[in-house]
Amino acid sequence: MELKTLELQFLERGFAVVPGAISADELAACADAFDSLIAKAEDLGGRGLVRVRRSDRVGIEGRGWSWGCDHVFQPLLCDQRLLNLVGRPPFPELLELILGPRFRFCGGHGHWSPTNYDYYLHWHRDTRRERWWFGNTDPRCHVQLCLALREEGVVRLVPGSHLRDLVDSEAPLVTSHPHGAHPQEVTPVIPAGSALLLNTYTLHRAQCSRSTPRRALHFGFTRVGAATEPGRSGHPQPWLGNPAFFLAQSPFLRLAIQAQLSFEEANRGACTGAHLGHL
Ligand SMILES: O=C(O)CCC(=O)C(=O)O
Repeated sequence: MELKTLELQFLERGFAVVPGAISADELAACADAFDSLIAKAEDLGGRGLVRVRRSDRVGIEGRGWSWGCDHVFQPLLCDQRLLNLVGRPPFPELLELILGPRFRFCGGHGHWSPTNYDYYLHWHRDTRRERWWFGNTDPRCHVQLCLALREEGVVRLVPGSHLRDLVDSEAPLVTSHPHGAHPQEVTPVIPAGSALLLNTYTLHRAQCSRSTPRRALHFGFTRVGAATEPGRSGHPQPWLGNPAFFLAQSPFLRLAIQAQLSFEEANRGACTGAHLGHL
């Protein structure tokens, strides 16, 4: 598909599916890396050393309770093979088309199916809860590149909702019925090796079954000069500047990392690590 078409889809609908960026061989070569990421994240998460995430609908703890982990490229978790995937064509070019020449790498997160229960995540925008009502007229502020290492149909989206405020009939979804059906929702199927590009202002929720293994990486990019990653105070990632880590990255990612480090330096004190959308 033409990159220009993907760009327009992203701007108008608040999401787009980028087909077939990663080959089956490359995916197979990363399967072990992802499984070991899950094991490490659960172990370190249980000890409070990394931020693992768990479902709305579960109160139990123990092995298999998580559905994801934030900042999986920090030194305790990083596997360069997984990070390399974001540099594959057409991702750098497409990001530049949408965000312009200067954007920062504001996070890389892992998402997977829990082993002990089904995953449910409420309707939201990736902003503070009190701002979920409000859209954003700037569709070029942020791209969440959600790469599926296995085929998935997990994220439910309301097309076009990124640009507008919610309407009254949608109020229950952000209050009393967080997993309710939306009449316009769509659930794109993302084949293995393809990616969902998400404007995180697009009203969305997620759900997957424990019986359909999910393996996904979400990379966040924000245009330099745009508001911070929507509604989040930002998580400082000083390790991005570690020379061994930095020099292992492709030129595209180095530029985005440099922009992020400059942003963190300029906003020191404002970056608290809070991930307020889910509190
Ligand atoms: O599981 C997903 O892909 C959605 C995650 C999400 O919406 C979030 O972390 O805010």
